[in-house]
Amino acid sequence: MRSKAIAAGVAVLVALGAAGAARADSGHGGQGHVQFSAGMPGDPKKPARLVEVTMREGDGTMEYVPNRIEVKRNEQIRFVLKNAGELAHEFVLASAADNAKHAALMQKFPDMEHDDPNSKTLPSKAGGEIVWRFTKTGEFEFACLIPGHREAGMIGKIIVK
Ligand SMILES: [Cu+2]
Repeated sequence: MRSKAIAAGVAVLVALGAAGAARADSGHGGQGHVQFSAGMPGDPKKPARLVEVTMREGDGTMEYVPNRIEVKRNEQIRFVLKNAGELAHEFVLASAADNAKHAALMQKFPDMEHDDPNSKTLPSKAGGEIVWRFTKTGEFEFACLIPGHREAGMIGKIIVK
């Protein structure tokens, strides 16, 4: 009985360790060597175009409004996020490939919460802001990586020209 409890404790520690390592790898809350696939954190003191994005649930769907945003290269955007839904949602700005990898990780660690330069987790009815500079041209993605949400439609496209 006792050794079983210890084994369970060890398993929890191992899982936490893996989550910690995953956080460091994907740049969650890390300092310094963080690489972002969609550009770089913006400078709140510099001018930015305001883009409001609402998160909401529909009839069996979940979505962002708008879900397509066009940006000029080097433009700075202030995303004003509003979670109008009944559930917690997030906004994770990255390349589609990075978001897909991150989503797979969140299947294992569904309670991950984000508060990084490129991502926010918002409880129901909460708001938040992200200031971002799009330094690279191409197509990027914002998505909610809470398991099931991206699949239900919580995905948006950013086209940087
Ligand atoms: Cu969501």
